[in-house]
Amino acid sequence: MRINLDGKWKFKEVGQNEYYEASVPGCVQLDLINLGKLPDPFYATNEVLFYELEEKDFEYVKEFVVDNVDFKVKKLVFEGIDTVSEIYLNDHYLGKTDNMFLKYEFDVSLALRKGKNILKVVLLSPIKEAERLKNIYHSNYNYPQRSWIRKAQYSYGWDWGPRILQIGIWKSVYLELHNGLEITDEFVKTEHLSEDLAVVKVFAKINSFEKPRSVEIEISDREYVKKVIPDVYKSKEGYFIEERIEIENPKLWFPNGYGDPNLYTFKIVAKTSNEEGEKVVTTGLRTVRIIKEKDEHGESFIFEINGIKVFAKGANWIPADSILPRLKEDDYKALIKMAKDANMNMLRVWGGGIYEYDWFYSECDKNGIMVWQDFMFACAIYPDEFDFFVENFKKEAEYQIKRLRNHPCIVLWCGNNENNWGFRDWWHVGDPEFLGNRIYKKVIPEILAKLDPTRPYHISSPYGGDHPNSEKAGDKHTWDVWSGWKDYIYYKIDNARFVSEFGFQGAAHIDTMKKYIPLKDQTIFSKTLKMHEKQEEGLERLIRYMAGSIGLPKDFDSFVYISQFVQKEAIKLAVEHYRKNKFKTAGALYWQLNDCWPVISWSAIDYLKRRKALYYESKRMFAKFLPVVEYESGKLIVYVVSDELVPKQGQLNITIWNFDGQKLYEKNLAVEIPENDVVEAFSEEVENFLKGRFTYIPKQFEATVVGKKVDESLLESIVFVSLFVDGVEYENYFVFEKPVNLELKPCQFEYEIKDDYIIIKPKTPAICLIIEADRDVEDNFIFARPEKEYKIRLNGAQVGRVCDLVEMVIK
Ligand code: BMA
Repeated sequence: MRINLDGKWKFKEVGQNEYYEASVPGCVQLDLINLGKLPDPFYATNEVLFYELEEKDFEYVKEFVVDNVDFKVKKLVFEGIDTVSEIYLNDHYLGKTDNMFLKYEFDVSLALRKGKNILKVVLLSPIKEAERLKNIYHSNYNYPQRSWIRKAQYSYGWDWGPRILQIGIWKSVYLELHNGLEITDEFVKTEHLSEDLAVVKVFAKINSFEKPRSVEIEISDREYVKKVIPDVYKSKEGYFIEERIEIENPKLWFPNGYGDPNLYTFKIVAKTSNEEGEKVVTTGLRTVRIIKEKDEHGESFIFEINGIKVFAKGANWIPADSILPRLKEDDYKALIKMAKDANMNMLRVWGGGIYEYDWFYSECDKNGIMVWQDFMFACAIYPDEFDFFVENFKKEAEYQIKRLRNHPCIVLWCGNNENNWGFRDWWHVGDPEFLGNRIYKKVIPEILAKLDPTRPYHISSPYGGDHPNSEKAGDKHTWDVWSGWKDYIYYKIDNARFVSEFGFQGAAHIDTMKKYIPLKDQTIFSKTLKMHEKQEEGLERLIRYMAGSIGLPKDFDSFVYISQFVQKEAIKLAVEHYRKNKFKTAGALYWQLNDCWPVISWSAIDYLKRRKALYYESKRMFAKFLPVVEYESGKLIVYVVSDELVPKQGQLNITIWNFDGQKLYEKNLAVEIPENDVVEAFSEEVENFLKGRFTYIPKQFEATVVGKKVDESLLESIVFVSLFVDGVEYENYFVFEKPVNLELKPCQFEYEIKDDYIIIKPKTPAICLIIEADRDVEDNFIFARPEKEYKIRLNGAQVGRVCDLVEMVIK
């Protein structure tokens, strides 16, 4: 029997007398907001009002009644406490918690009473706890405060996140009362997989005082049912099953774009003379390995799923709120669906956040989104020279691996975010024995060998080769663009084998910006705006890159739009480069998919799930087929990238226009598209087909094309390509220089609204038309070619205006 203790609790600050109403799951911050004692921390500069909670302690109390306590097993379970707490039931001290990523179970046989019970959780300041630990465990190293506490690291403030040190009972609390039958440690492990046969092993522990009378496993998917009676055996630790099961003609789990992500359910039911227990595992059958083979560039890093080489397309995932208990299943449903709709097949759960809620992994399972799962360490040295820290982490790893290992979506475990890179380049400690390395290099591999040998483990992100951030092997974080101030054209010389991070900032959706920044502060350098841009020199970089791309904005609205345009242009250029280099580069995960509050950041989707220009672009640049236009030493070249597993016939239409809308060139050709590869579909000396039509503009700057000097002549025109495969059009556009160096003219167009569509008819070309509407329309920030009508679904939105980005730039 389970007695749920969620819902209404009461709380007070330790040292104060008055109690207030609280909600569990929840946290102090959320309760104070709900009571009206603190305002919305995301509005204006309210964040600072939350800092004063950091050194305070709080007491949470729940009174509840239990009618029957006549059970052999009586457990109090906390699915998650953030983070440091002491727990009392009816004044019996049950224990202390110090890890947000652990589930805590307390035996309450002695403390639980029939009738009224009082449960008290005293939440202690994580800041004071870190100080306490620092004073007990003397070290030669100066660990940052956050390293001492097993708590989501981003909550201490990040370069896209506010500092909100959430404390609270952030997940469910319940009592488990029964007479001793419980199935745990369930694991469905694929041992062999081929087209006609899957062999899986089903493991589980049956916690029981007596030998179970019967155990049954029922395997099913939509069309398949099979029942198996496994043997039960006894060891020192109790009863177990370990059953080999064959599934004929299995339906495999495939990543998005490669087939259905089919799932099977394994229902394990055990019975004793008077108890019945059940556990349901939903999982998928697939194989995964990383192909690491020496080649002329170093060593490959290619995900192979079910024997297929998969180019990973996607983004990095951060917690979707700075106040976690606000997140609900629908938030995950919406965000993962958005990732899928943007043609992504992989998300990386970054190590500075949390091991996500179950909803996240279930949605990724269902949508074919592969997950790169970091362990929760990021950008710091950690005190693993001390056993207490390692022992705490071991419990966390064992719990999380067991919790997550049945999810087919997870294709990789990874030790941490950027710490091994940091050892080398930031803290200059070489390749140390401790500082985290004991965990990444010894502890995790040992635990994985025992609990989950089914997927690869990667020591850190980035890692591989002679240098942790090498472009010869392993994965790479490419940050010389943006963080290193380099022009985004430099993405083109990145030879990473797998780019697990690269990113570029843009403002949140215009409505989100205006909702959280008061009208008077809607200026580019207001204090409030700076508060919503967390990176050091973040605003400076935004301005620098606008200047280097299209030019400076006329006003606040233009600032928002132009920043998003530049963001998507930069990431587009990078992704086109990486995909064109398939499988020398075998994956591109941009930084970052989502936000945890309203902010100017690297995200494609903002906190309110509004789409930024990069989101719309993602759909296009991650599509199964991608035509890429390049201008290389006087030649115009069109490449076609294909993620399709069979060869295809395509039709390519190439047109070139001047900015007055005059068509300068048109070519139609057939393309043989090879499977899972890239082909050069078109290549021609520009001078051959555009003779006499060049407009020369003076060169005002040094070479920007990396490594080569730019052609003296720049073409004042725009190239559009349309690739048709199986009746679907895949579009792209190209200009020969950065827009800021071109004589762009505002697009002349008309539009009409019919039913739930807007139809835009351009007379002259556009690099970016923006549809301003009260909710997100199906496509936006579009480039537009004359002669074509752009029919875009409005999703019920009311259109305000349609405008050309070119008009937002100061001349
Ligand atoms: C990477 C990440 C994050 C950070 C991001 C943007 O290095 O791992 O720590 O937020 O860059 O700077």
